[in-house]
Order: sequence, then C-alpha cells, then structure tokens
Amino acid sequence: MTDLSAVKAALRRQTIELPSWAFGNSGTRFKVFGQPGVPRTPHEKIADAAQVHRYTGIAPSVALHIPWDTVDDYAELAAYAREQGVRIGTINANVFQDDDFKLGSVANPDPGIRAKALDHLMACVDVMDATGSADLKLWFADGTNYPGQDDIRDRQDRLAEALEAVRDRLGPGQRMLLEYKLFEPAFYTTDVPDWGTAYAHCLKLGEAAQVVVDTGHHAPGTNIEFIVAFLLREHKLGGFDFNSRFYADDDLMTGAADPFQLFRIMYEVVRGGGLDPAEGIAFMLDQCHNIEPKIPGQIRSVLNAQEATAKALLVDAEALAAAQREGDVLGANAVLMDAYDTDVRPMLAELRAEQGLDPEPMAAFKRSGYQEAIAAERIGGQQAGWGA
Ligand code: LRH
Ligand code: MN
Ligand code: MN
Repeated sequence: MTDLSAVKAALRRQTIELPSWAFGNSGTRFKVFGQPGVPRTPHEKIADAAQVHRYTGIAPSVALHIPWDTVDDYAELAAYAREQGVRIGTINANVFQDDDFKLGSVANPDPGIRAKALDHLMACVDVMDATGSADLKLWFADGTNYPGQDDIRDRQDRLAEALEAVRDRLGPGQRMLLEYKLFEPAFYTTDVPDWGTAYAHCLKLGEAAQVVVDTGHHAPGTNIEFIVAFLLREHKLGGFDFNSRFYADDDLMTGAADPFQLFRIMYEVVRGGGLDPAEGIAFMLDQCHNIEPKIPGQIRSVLNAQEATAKALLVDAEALAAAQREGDVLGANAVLMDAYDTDVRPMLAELRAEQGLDPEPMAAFKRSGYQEAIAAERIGGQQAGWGA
C-alpha cells in the first residue's frame, strides 16, 4: 500500500518552472497569431507567470530567454519577480536568431562567428549572476543541411571548446544544462542530436554540466523514460523541457498528446529519486500556446504535470518489486496501470485546499477577471520570439 501522506508531502515539494516565452504571441513559421492582452515587456511576462503560481501553488519560477527578455537591469527584474511572488529561474541562451548564425553558432566554421556566439553565452552567465539563477540552458541550432557542407568531427571539436569555456566561466552553484534535439532547423546533421551526444559532452565537462531532456526532441516512438532512467542513474539528468508532440517539436501542452508517456517519465523520475530536491532536477515547461489562451494553457500544463507526478507516486513500489522478482509480467504491469488509472484529481483538489489554494485553479483564474484586465490594459503585445 502506498502511504498517501508521503505522496502528498512529495507533491507539496514539487515545483515546475514556466517559460517566459509561453506568454508572448507565438505561432508556426506560417503565421504568428496575436492574442489580446499578451505581455509587452519581460516584466509583464513575469506578472502573468505569477498568476499561474498563484492558482497552482507549484510554479514559483520563470525561465528567461536572452535576448527575448532583454532588460537594462536584471537585478531589478529579479526584484520585481520577487515582489510578484516568484523568482527568475533558468537562463536560456539564444544563438539561433541572428543572420551570422546561418551556418551555426559555436560550431560555425568561422572563428569570428564562434567568438560572437561564445560572447553571448558568457553574457548569459552575467545575467545569471545578476538574477541569482543557477542554471544556464544551452540549445544549439547548429548543424548542416547537406552532406559535405562541413566537417562533422571538426564541428564536435568546436562545440567542445565552447562548452569548456562556458564551464570555466560558471560560478559556484551554477550549472550548464545541455539540450539535444534530433533535427530542426538543420536537416542533415545536427551537432547535438541526441542524449548520447549530450551525455558524452557533459561527462567530459564534469559535474557542472548535465543533460536536459526536452520531451519534444526525439524521433517518434522513442522510449524517453529509458533515457530518463539512464541519465538519472548516472546523476546526469539536469532537467526537463516538458511539452507534448504529435509529429515533431510541436511544443503543445505537456500531458495533452500522451498523458501515459508523461506518467511513465514521471515514474522513472520517482523511481530514481529525482523528486528529491538534492538531485537538482529542473522541471521546466517549454511550450507555446499558439491558439489557446496562454495563462490558462500554462495552468493546464502545470496541472497535467502534477497529475502525472501524483500517479507516479501512487505506484505501489513494494508490490511492483515483488511482481518483478517473481517474473509476474502481468502482475507487474497491473501494478503500474493501477496507479495510472487512478483519478488523482480529488486528492489534488484536497491538497490545494489544505494549502489555502482554490481547489479548482482553472476556474479560479477565470473568475479572477485578470484576463479581461490585461486585454483592456495592454495594447500591442510582444511576440514570443519567432519571426521577431
Ligand atoms: C528548441 C527549444 C529550446 C529553445 C526553445 C525556445 O527547439 O526547445 O529549448 O530554447 O525551444
Ligand atoms: Mn526546449
Ligand atoms: Mn524545442
């Protein structure tokens, strides 16, 4: 039997980080759709993120993306976040939206462009120093479109050199999280295409470097929970960029396309001790709400992640281990499915009530009138970044 009070205690400790870019206008490369009331400034993105925390109670930090969230004074922005009841979390570097980076950033064949990319990464660490952020998230759009376009091995050397320089710049308590992605925007080769490549670089870089798993960055059918189990076992899992995909990097709400996959991932997190804050796993969302309203979209996503976590915590570990020891295939599978099939919503509503929150965050936000207020106040909302 699973101890319900232990499940609730673990859920009370869980936190999920929101991406600032989820609150801006977004779309595909075909069309960016505008929505009323979207933020015009990083401050307004933080104010919106604070609403998600206010109703869910488990989203106390906001990730920034630089230069999308450029401000003159990052310490002031961090103070503003604190006033809003949240804090600034991961700093995401952006070396993919400049004409100079057409042939890559840190793996570019041109040393001048590599230096420019590295300067930006260093500037991101400066931002971390000002905001008190612990994590730098690195995703590189680097790769090639055509066989022969560039030397695959040389690009790895250039990448490794830049990563080492960033590692040497990090202060105490700071980490670099290396994100991989199978393809896009490069189509033939990608310089960090998979967890194995990211892991190999992080292993060489040492303790300050860990892998981040963006759930939308794999080939269809990839067993992501295996990757999670493996990396966690090696203490090389730095965090997640949660989102859902049907086809490629769709950035839809986490738990929307495949809640069972999210449960399986969270089960491996629980199994590997990854909910223990000491393990340092950053649970982040990396999503865009192109057609649905953004603040409710984030609330829904946080709740989906929380529900998957609750179900994972409900797995009867002793019964599962016993069935596995006995080779009871169907019994073991049934233990896992029993947890997945549990409706955890009443327990989560109860937990929220115990914490002084409204048991129904979606409805509470709707009733608050915040959405109408920002739609009236904010004219000319900022694009999240795409096509900017
Ligand atoms: C790349 C990615 C990465 C970026 C974000 C906007 O596809 O997942 O994390 O920083 O999207
Ligand atoms: Mn991502
Ligand atoms: Mn992505």
